[in-house]
Order: sequence, then structure tokens, then C-alpha cells
Amino acid sequence: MLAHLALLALAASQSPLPVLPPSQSASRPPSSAPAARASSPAPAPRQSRPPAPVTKPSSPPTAAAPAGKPSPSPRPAPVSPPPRPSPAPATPVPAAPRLAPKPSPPASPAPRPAPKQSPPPASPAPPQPSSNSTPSTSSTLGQLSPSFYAQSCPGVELAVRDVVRSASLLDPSIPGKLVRLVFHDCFVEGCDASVLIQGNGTERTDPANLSLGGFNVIDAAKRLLEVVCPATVSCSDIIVLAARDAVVFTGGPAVPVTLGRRDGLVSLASNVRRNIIDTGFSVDAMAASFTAKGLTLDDLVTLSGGHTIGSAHCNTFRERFQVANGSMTPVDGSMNTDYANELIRACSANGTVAAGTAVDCDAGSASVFDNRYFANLLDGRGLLRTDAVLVQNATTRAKVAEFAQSQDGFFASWAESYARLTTLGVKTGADGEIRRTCSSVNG
Ligand SMILES: *[C@@H]1O[C@H](CO)[C@@H](O)[C@H](O)[C@H]1NC(C)=O
Ligand SMILES: *[C@@H]1O[C@H](CO)[C@@H](O)[C@H](O)[C@H]1NC(C)=O
Ligand SMILES: *[C@@H]1O[C@H](CO)[C@@H](O)[C@H](O)[C@H]1NC(C)=O
Ligand SMILES: *[C@@H]1O[C@H](CO)[C@@H](O)[C@H](O)[C@H]1NC(C)=O
Ligand SMILES: CC(=O)N[C@H]1CO[C@H](CO)[C@@H](O)[C@@H]1O
Repeated sequence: MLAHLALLALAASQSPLPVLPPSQSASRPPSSAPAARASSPAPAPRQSRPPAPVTKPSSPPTAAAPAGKPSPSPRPAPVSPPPRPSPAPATPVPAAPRLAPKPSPPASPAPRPAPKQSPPPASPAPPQPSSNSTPSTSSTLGQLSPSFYAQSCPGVELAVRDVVRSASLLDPSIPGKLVRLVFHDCFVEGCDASVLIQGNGTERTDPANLSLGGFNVIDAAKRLLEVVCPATVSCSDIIVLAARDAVVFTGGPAVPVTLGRRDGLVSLASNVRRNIIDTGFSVDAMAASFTAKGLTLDDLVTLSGGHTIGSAHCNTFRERFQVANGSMTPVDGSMNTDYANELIRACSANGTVAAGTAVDCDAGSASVFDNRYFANLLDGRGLLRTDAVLVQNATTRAKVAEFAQSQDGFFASWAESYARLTTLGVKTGADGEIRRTCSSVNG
């Protein structure tokens, strides 16, 4: 997943509204996979962009999404208790005495002959696009529950939250990366942790993965949970919890999430492009991608708000500038002039574009999950093309204006859209497995 999307204050968060039923069946048939990258509609979240832009042999285009970047002032508005000295993300201490080791794994019995790594996609039609309340996954939605681990691993939420907080304190770019990670996971093969699998030809090997991050945080949480309640908590649930907590850490709303997802057995790089939103997408292309998954235009605007935190590399928006004779000129006249100059200053390097330089997605407020992103869009300060175009369509512009006026409205909408995003293509019951290590399927 690349859904790049991703990503997005203050403690003033209000309580999330009740989640709406994820099903809106407006889904249309799996749009044929947009051939490659170009401008054809490819589904999904924004962020990755495949085709290498012109001019310089840039490295594989990275997702535009908020690649977490060392954001300047960590302005944490932690809603929760003071950070305690925590272990480095990579090495979670088995501490947390509070988690009662209650080994009662719900699930996976004997290791079943799981198709390892990447079973051929078999069918021409991507298994997932039509998701949304659909066959393969739909019936399982009913099995997700906020209290899924109440008996088997009561400390799961606390454990993940601690790990996310610790990691975010050490590296301010983590929250943005975690939010982006959940988009990429859920938009490709559903929310099944397929994005975490390492190996030849897996989703992580797609060039669009280059700006993905936060894997070590998920791994750290998994290691901790394997100590207190082994073989019980899925990596897919950890991703969903971690992104939720990342939002809270940066001042956003603490939305309730349902749990009980199982981890997938398939992870194919070939599934990435057609499911992710490319940074060059138009509103119509993004809308088509969202609709194919049962998400709405409002979900698109709301989830784009995830860009209220994080950063993106210069190569993800270089198409918005003409580079000639060593100087950059904005192509889009609607871009705020001061902002354009800021970007030019940040990205220019010896007459070319410093592709790998990170720039905040939400100018002036990149480390806080708030509604500033929307006000910036109205002011011509959208970083990615996919951000900027949201004010060029009357419907999406109205929603942008609404959120720019009301942070509460944005937060309430975020709760609903996040719930819909995180139930895309979920596997429950006998599907999938509970991975022992997030980076590989059980052997
Ligand atoms: C990875 O996959 C490619 C194409 O399927 C193959 O050519 C290559 O040998 C594989 N590499 C490894 C290390 O398995
Ligand atoms: C806005 O985008 C939606 C989704 O593609 C489209 O249906 C609608 O016609 C667009 N509105 C305008 C005014 O272009
Ligand atoms: C770049 O320089 C060339 C030669 O000096 C000139 O002809 C061309 O107009 C310049 N292009 C721009 C965009 O300034
Ligand atoms: C830009 O040029 C200077 C001097 O030629 C060089 O030291 C520097 O490494 C170059 N920077 C980049 C990003 O190429
Ligand atoms: C984290 C990760 O797996 N990154 C991979 C992204 O894809 C490139 C190849 O396109 C790999 O070299 C990276 O290892």
C-alpha cells in the first residue's frame, strides 16, 4: 500500500462520532487496472508515484505521501500521559507488566501450509478492487470488534500506544509514516499487513515503497506483544492501532477502532501501482479509485487531511514546476507565490531539483494533526498536485472549506473515514493467519 494518502491539532480533539457502516455499495467493478502509471486512474491513496519524472534520472519516484520527515518543532500535543522513558523502538523491552500474559490465541491452529510469499495472483482480476462490502471480505466485517482481544490480550492497545509514543518521541517523522503505512496496507490487498512482507516481488519492493517507513515500529510492537500474548495479535491490527495512535500523538482525535483482522498470505508488488494513488492524479481519477473501493468523495477529502502531518520529497511534486536553465518556475498559476518560492528554495540544488529533499506536507503545521492543511489548500499552499486539485472541483472544494472552518468537523469526519479505510478487504475467521513475525508469513 501506498496509498499514499496518508497522513494528518491539538489535543482538543473531540470524541469521534460513531462510525458509519462501512458498506456503501456503490462500488463499481474493479476498474481495470490502469495500465501503469501514467495518468490513468489508478486507485488509491495518493502518494506513490511511479513514473519517473522527467529530467533527471531520479530514483524511483517515491510516494508523495507524507514521508515522515524530521519535522521541525515537534509540537506534540500528546493527549496522553507524559512520555516515559521508553525503549528504542527497535528494541521493545518486554516490560509492560500490565499486560497479562494470557495465551489464548484465538486462532491459528497448526501451521497450515500457507502459500508462502506470493502465490500467483491467479485471476486476472485483482482480487481486491471490488472490495468494500463484498464477497471475500464483507462477511467478515461483522467479526471485527473493539473488544476482540479483551480476553486474549487485554493490554494490546496500551502496548501499541506506548511503542508508538516512544518511537515518535525519538523520531518525529514516525507519525506521518505510520499514517501513510495504513493507507498503503489497506489499499492493496485490504488491511492485512501485506505491506510488511519482505522478499522478492512483494509490495515492499515496488519503487513506490521507497518513502514508506515505520516498519520498525510495527515490528517492535509485535515483538512486545509476542512476549505477553504470543500468537494472538495480528500485524494488520497493529498497523491500524499504530496509525490511530500516531494521529493521537500529534494532537488528532483518538478514534475507536475495531479489531480482529487476520494477516494476509499474499503480497505482490504488481498489486501496488494499480491500487495506489499517484501524485499526478486528478480529482476524477482519485474519486474513481476511491469509489472502486467503496469510499466516497468526502472520504477522499477527509483522508487527504492525513497530510496535515508528514512530509514529501521534492521529486513527488517536481511536475508542478518547470525546470529550465537552472531555475524552477511554477506551472500552476494557482500556487501561492510565496509558497512557490519557498518550495523552489527548498528543492533547488545546483540547477536541478534535489529529489530526495523532504518538504512538509502541511506548511507551518507539519507536526500537528489539525485542520491547517485545509486552510493551506484554500490559500494555494497544497504541496502535492493531488492536494492542490482538491480546491479545483466544486464538491471537494466545499468540503475543504468546511474543514478549514471547523476542526471539529474534520475530526468527526476523520473518525468515520478512518473506520471505512481500515475495514477495506479485511480477513477474519479462518482467512489468513496470525503472523509470528510481521515481515514474513508463517512458515
Ligand atoms: C526475484 O524474482 C525475479 C523475477 O521473478 C527473479 O529473476 C530473481 O531471480 C528473484 N531473485 C531472488 C533472489 O529470488
Ligand atoms: C467533482 O469530482 C466528482 C468526482 O470525479 C465529479 O463527479 C464531479 O462532477 C466533479 N465536479 C465538478 C464541478 O467538476
Ligand atoms: C534558457 O536559456 C536559453 C539559452 O540561453 C534560452 O534560449 C531560453 O529561452 C532559456 N529558457 C528559459 C525558460 O529561460
Ligand atoms: C552542488 O555543487 C556544489 C559545488 O559544485 C557541490 O559541492 C555540491 O555537492 C552540489 N550539490 C548537489 C546536491 O549536487
Ligand atoms: C523497505 C523496502 O523494502 N524497500 C524496497 C523498495 O523497493 C526497492 C526496489 O524497488 C528495494 O530495493 C527496497 O529495498
